[in-house]
Amino acid sequence: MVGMNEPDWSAWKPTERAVLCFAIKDGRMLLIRKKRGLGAGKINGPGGRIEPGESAMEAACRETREEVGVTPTGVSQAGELRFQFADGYALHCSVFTATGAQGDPAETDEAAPFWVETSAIPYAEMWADDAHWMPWLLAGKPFRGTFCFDGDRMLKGRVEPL
Ligand code: 8DG
Repeated sequence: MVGMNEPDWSAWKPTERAVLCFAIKDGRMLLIRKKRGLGAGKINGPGGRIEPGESAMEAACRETREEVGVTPTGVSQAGELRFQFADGYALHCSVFTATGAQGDPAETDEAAPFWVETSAIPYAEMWADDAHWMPWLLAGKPFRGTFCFDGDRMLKGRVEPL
Protein backbone atom coordinates (compact mmCIF):
# COMPACT_ATOMS: atom_id res chain seq x y z
CA MET A 1 0.00 0.00 0.00
CA VAL A 2 1.35 3.43 -0.89
CA GLY A 3 1.79 6.03 1.83
CA MET A 4 0.72 4.16 4.97
CA ASN A 5 0.75 0.86 6.80
CA GLU A 6 -2.57 -0.77 7.51
CA PRO A 7 -3.39 -0.53 11.23
CA ASP A 8 -4.00 -3.50 13.50
CA TRP A 9 -7.79 -3.28 13.23
CA SER A 10 -8.34 -5.48 16.30
CA ALA A 11 -6.61 -2.84 18.46
CA TRP A 12 -7.88 0.16 16.47
CA LYS A 13 -9.35 3.10 18.41
CA PRO A 14 -11.05 6.00 16.66
CA THR A 15 -9.97 9.59 17.26
CA GLU A 16 -13.59 10.68 16.77
CA ARG A 17 -17.04 9.19 16.19
CA ALA A 18 -19.47 10.38 13.56
CA VAL A 19 -22.77 9.38 11.98
CA LEU A 20 -24.51 9.37 8.63
CA CYS A 21 -28.25 9.24 8.01
CA PHE A 22 -29.79 8.12 4.71
CA ALA A 23 -33.55 8.66 4.52
CA ILE A 24 -35.20 6.56 1.80
CA LYS A 25 -38.80 7.28 0.85
CA ASP A 26 -40.76 6.21 -2.25
CA GLY A 27 -37.60 4.83 -3.85
CA ARG A 28 -35.66 8.04 -3.41
CA MET A 29 -32.79 8.87 -1.07
CA LEU A 30 -32.21 12.21 0.65
CA LEU A 31 -28.66 13.35 -0.07
CA ILE A 32 -26.75 16.58 0.44
CA ARG A 33 -24.05 18.50 -1.29
CA LYS A 34 -21.81 19.25 1.68
CA LYS A 35 -20.70 22.87 1.78
CA ARG A 36 -18.10 22.83 4.56
CA GLY A 37 -16.15 20.59 6.97
CA LEU A 38 -14.65 17.22 6.16
CA GLY A 39 -15.77 16.20 2.66
CA ALA A 40 -16.83 19.71 1.56
CA GLY A 41 -17.96 19.70 -2.09
CA LYS A 42 -18.83 16.01 -2.01
CA ILE A 43 -22.28 14.48 -2.06
CA ASN A 44 -23.13 12.53 1.09
CA GLY A 45 -25.91 11.79 3.51
CA PRO A 46 -26.55 14.24 6.34
CA GLY A 47 -24.19 13.56 9.22
CA GLY A 48 -21.41 14.77 11.44
CA ARG A 49 -19.63 14.12 14.66
CA ILE A 50 -21.34 12.77 17.77
CA GLU A 51 -21.48 15.30 20.61
CA PRO A 52 -20.69 14.44 24.24
CA GLY A 53 -23.61 12.77 26.02
CA GLU A 54 -25.42 11.94 22.81
CA SER A 55 -26.13 8.51 21.34
CA ALA A 56 -25.22 7.79 17.73
CA MET A 57 -28.91 7.68 16.78
CA GLU A 58 -29.57 11.02 18.49
CA ALA A 59 -26.64 12.51 16.58
CA ALA A 60 -28.01 11.17 13.28
CA CYS A 61 -31.37 12.85 13.93
CA ARG A 62 -29.80 16.11 15.16
CA GLU A 63 -27.36 16.38 12.26
CA THR A 64 -30.16 15.78 9.75
CA ARG A 65 -32.28 18.50 11.37
CA GLU A 66 -29.35 20.93 11.53
CA GLU A 67 -28.10 20.32 8.01
CA VAL A 68 -31.34 20.11 6.03
CA GLY A 69 -34.17 21.00 8.40
CA VAL A 70 -36.05 17.70 8.40
CA THR A 71 -36.62 15.18 11.18
CA PRO A 72 -35.92 11.61 10.13
CA THR A 73 -38.44 8.95 11.18
CA GLY A 74 -38.12 5.17 11.37
CA VAL A 75 -34.41 5.44 12.04
CA SER A 76 -32.36 2.26 12.41
CA GLN A 77 -28.70 1.33 12.18
CA ALA A 78 -27.60 -0.03 8.81
CA GLY A 79 -23.91 -0.55 9.43
CA GLU A 80 -20.65 0.91 10.59
CA LEU A 81 -17.54 2.28 8.94
CA ARG A 82 -13.95 2.50 10.14
CA PHE A 83 -11.68 5.02 8.46
CA GLN A 84 -7.96 5.22 9.04
CA PHE A 85 -6.32 8.26 7.48
CA ALA A 86 -2.60 8.37 6.60
CA ASP A 87 -2.05 11.39 8.88
CA GLY A 88 -3.11 9.33 11.91
CA TYR A 89 -6.71 10.53 12.19
CA ALA A 90 -9.13 7.65 12.78
CA LEU A 91 -12.90 8.02 12.41
CA HIS A 92 -15.66 5.60 13.34
CA CYS A 93 -18.95 6.22 11.61
CA SER A 94 -22.33 4.69 12.45
CA VAL A 95 -24.58 4.58 9.40
CA PHE A 96 -28.35 4.89 9.78
CA THR A 97 -31.30 4.64 7.46
CA ALA A 98 -34.63 6.39 7.94
CA THR A 99 -37.92 5.38 6.37
CA GLY A 100 -39.22 8.93 6.31
CA ALA A 101 -38.41 12.58 6.83
CA GLN A 102 -40.80 15.10 8.37
CA GLY A 103 -40.71 18.56 6.82
CA ASP A 104 -39.34 19.90 3.59
CA PRO A 105 -35.58 19.73 3.11
CA ALA A 106 -34.07 23.21 2.91
CA GLU A 107 -30.57 24.43 2.12
CA THR A 108 -28.47 25.60 5.08
CA ASP A 109 -24.93 26.98 5.49
CA GLU A 110 -23.76 23.39 5.78
CA ALA A 111 -25.60 21.54 3.04
CA ALA A 112 -27.76 21.66 -0.07
CA PRO A 113 -30.27 18.77 0.05
CA PHE A 114 -31.86 16.86 -2.83
CA TRP A 115 -33.74 13.61 -3.43
CA VAL A 116 -32.35 11.08 -5.88
CA GLU A 117 -33.63 7.73 -7.16
CA THR A 118 -31.80 4.91 -5.36
CA SER A 119 -30.97 3.53 -8.83
CA ALA A 120 -29.11 6.76 -9.69
CA ILE A 121 -26.93 7.48 -6.65
CA PRO A 122 -24.10 9.80 -7.83
CA TYR A 123 -21.15 7.71 -6.62
CA ALA A 124 -18.66 9.63 -8.79
CA GLU A 125 -19.27 12.70 -6.60
CA MET A 126 -19.21 10.84 -3.28
CA TRP A 127 -16.43 9.46 -1.07
CA ALA A 128 -14.76 6.56 -2.91
CA ASP A 129 -15.79 3.94 -0.35
CA ASP A 130 -19.51 4.67 -0.60
CA ALA A 131 -20.02 2.61 -3.78
CA HIS A 132 -18.66 -0.41 -1.86
CA TRP A 133 -21.09 -0.38 1.06
CA MET A 134 -24.13 1.48 -0.25
CA PRO A 135 -25.43 -1.69 -2.01
CA TRP A 136 -25.45 -3.40 1.41
CA LEU A 137 -27.41 -0.51 2.91
CA LEU A 138 -29.90 -0.59 0.02
CA ALA A 139 -30.30 -4.36 0.42
CA GLY A 140 -30.83 -4.06 4.20
CA LYS A 141 -27.76 -6.21 4.92
CA PRO A 142 -25.88 -5.09 8.07
CA PHE A 143 -22.31 -4.22 7.12
CA ARG A 144 -18.95 -3.16 8.45
CA GLY A 145 -16.69 -1.26 6.10
CA THR A 146 -13.00 -0.80 6.85
CA PHE A 147 -11.02 1.69 4.79
CA CYS A 148 -7.63 3.39 4.58
CA PHE A 149 -7.45 6.88 3.10
CA ASP A 150 -4.75 9.37 2.25
CA GLY A 151 -6.70 12.63 2.26
CA ASP A 152 -9.68 11.79 0.09
CA ARG A 153 -7.87 9.08 -1.85
CA MET A 154 -8.98 5.56 -0.91
CA LEU A 155 -5.96 3.28 -0.60
CA LYS A 156 -7.58 0.07 0.53
CA GLY A 157 -10.82 -1.23 1.91
CA ARG A 158 -13.28 -4.03 2.41
CA VAL A 159 -16.89 -4.59 3.43
CA GLU A 160 -18.03 -7.55 5.50
CA PRO A 161 -21.25 -8.65 7.18
CA LEU A 162 -21.82 -7.24 10.67
P1 8DG B 1 -19.81 18.82 12.79
O1 8DG B 1 -21.08 18.63 12.00
O2 8DG B 1 -19.29 17.56 13.38
O3 8DG B 1 -19.90 19.91 13.78
O4 8DG B 1 -18.72 19.40 11.82
P2 8DG B 1 -18.18 18.85 10.56
O5 8DG B 1 -16.73 19.25 10.41
O6 8DG B 1 -19.05 19.29 9.41
O7 8DG B 1 -18.25 17.29 10.77
P3 8DG B 1 -18.34 16.54 9.54
O8 8DG B 1 -17.30 17.09 8.61
O9 8DG B 1 -19.75 16.61 9.04
O10 8DG B 1 -17.99 15.03 9.89
C1 8DG B 1 -17.56 14.24 8.87
C2 8DG B 1 -18.73 13.63 8.15
O11 8DG B 1 -18.24 13.06 6.95
C3 8DG B 1 -19.35 12.53 8.94
O12 8DG B 1 -20.74 12.52 8.73
C4 8DG B 1 -18.74 11.28 8.35
C5 8DG B 1 -18.56 11.70 6.93
N1 8DG B 1 -17.58 10.92 6.20
C6 8DG B 1 -16.22 10.86 6.40
N2 8DG B 1 -15.68 9.97 5.54
C7 8DG B 1 -16.70 9.48 4.77
C8 8DG B 1 -16.76 8.55 3.73
O13 8DG B 1 -15.76 7.99 3.30
N3 8DG B 1 -18.00 8.31 3.21
C9 8DG B 1 -19.10 8.95 3.66
N4 8DG B 1 -20.26 8.69 3.08
N5 8DG B 1 -19.07 9.83 4.67
C10 8DG B 1 -17.88 10.08 5.20
O14 8DG B 1 -15.64 11.50 7.26
